[in-house]
Amino acid sequence: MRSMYGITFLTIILLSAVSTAAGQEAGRYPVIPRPAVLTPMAGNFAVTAGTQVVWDRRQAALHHIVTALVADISKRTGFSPGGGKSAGNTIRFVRDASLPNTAGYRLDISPASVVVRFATDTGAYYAAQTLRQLMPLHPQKGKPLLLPAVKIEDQPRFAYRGVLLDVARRYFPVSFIKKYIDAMAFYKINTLHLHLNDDQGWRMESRSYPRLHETGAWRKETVVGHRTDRPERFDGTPHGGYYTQAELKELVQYAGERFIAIIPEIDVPGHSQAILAAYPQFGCIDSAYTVSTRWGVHKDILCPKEETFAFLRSIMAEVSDIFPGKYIHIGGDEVPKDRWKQSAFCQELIRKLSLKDEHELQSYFIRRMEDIAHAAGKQIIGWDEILEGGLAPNATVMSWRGEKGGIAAARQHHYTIMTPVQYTYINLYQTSDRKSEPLSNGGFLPLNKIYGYDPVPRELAPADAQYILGTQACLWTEYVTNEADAEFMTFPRLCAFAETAWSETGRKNYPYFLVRLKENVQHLKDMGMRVAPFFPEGE
Ligand code: TNX
Repeated sequence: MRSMYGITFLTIILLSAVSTAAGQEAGRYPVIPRPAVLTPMAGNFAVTAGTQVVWDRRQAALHHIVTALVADISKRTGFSPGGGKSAGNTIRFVRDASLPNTAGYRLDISPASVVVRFATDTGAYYAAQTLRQLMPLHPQKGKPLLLPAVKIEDQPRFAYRGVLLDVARRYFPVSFIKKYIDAMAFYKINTLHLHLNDDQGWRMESRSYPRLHETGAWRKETVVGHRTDRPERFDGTPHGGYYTQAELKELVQYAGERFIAIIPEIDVPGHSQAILAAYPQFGCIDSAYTVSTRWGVHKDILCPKEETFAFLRSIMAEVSDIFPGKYIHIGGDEVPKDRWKQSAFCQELIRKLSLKDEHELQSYFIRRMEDIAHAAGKQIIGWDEILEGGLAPNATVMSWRGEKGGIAAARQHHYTIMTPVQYTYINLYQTSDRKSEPLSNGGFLPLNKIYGYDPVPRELAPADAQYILGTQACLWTEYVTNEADAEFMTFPRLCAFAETAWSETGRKNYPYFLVRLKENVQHLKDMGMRVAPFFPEGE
């Protein structure tokens, strides 16, 4: 272990480094995530009402991106660039198919002009976010807005940069999800994983099985305090809600305009008590199931009967109609086998299919889900428990119980997304002084730890490491009771996560990150976000 003296000494060295060139760079170019290549240049480009903004207006997505950027400039300065007619003082957006990465972009800001190059609309969008971060937040109204001269060549390290929002444990209104998406997009996150059902609630309107949202969306009350507190107390207040299909389609569109794909999760066969409360026939035992009012792992799970799969096929059709992306997450986590062990039907099925045990039965369940998904044109993602009893042929694995599952999946040449609890769960505490934070599940994930995470485990050979698609921060909401707390848990940690997901390891440096973060905290506050005041020093 390093001594206190050692830590202090290191901090002094690092902080003095901040006051040198790289530190000044961080102050002048407060971009998060840090771009792949950034070359500081002297001088500024002055944006005025006379600045000409040039782009191909016939390209609808590009038109949307540029007009949103111009609107942001107007909001900050009080004037709208675009009035210029001459060739001087221009911001030019140029499509350039020769760029090496489809999500990449180049930015050339000189005192004379700004040139933005990109191969796809995605790249153009990311360039616009970088420009928004380079602009002073609160310039003097009516005065030219100064963009610091710079050359940037940027592209993401990982194709998958996600955030999970658990709307099952807590219903959040569409307006909040949009606000959340706006902030995610600002940091070049490209996937929102919506956890749409759990033991405590079902959140998607279903046309074929309406009791899912009529009954399954509501719980009578919710346990108060930590789930281990005794005696148990309940709030006596019903909680719930669901998203109509029209609302979900609207969210998909809203996210898409910000280059974010929404991956829906329908968690089966475990975490399904709300489904069973609505349709008890899909369980293994005769029981008066209710939507759960407690947290933790529940024993009542779906039974692998043909009528259950017919139901899931129907749900898959509805989900596919709403979410056009290529993935559907089918859960697969935390599946206690008690009910399957008790069930004569399950035991007979195990014999009939010549399976070894209930783990192989779970594997059978997931393979059936994969077939259903494939028939609907979708690929499945599942939590790492789907490795137990054998992986479904094309499944992508989300590794949450540490990195072991992800490593095993990558070695089997299955795609994997790293979401280890220890490094990416933003429902954990962020300080060691828990009294200054809202109640949480437990654990400890300070800003510097999420920042320092590398989603590619060292022990993976390069041929296997290419199966790491990326990484995801997860906000589970058992203990997140309101929007402000959801924001407080998310920021500033999501800024650190965004850099982990986008920037090459060699570009990461925690002290410089903290310098860039300062300006970004202001951005977040301007968006109306509650930002936690926890910025630990460290590496
Ligand atoms: C485990 S992560 C779960 C969730 C909980 C989370 C925090 C995962 C696949 N399952 O159901 O919300 O821990 O308690």
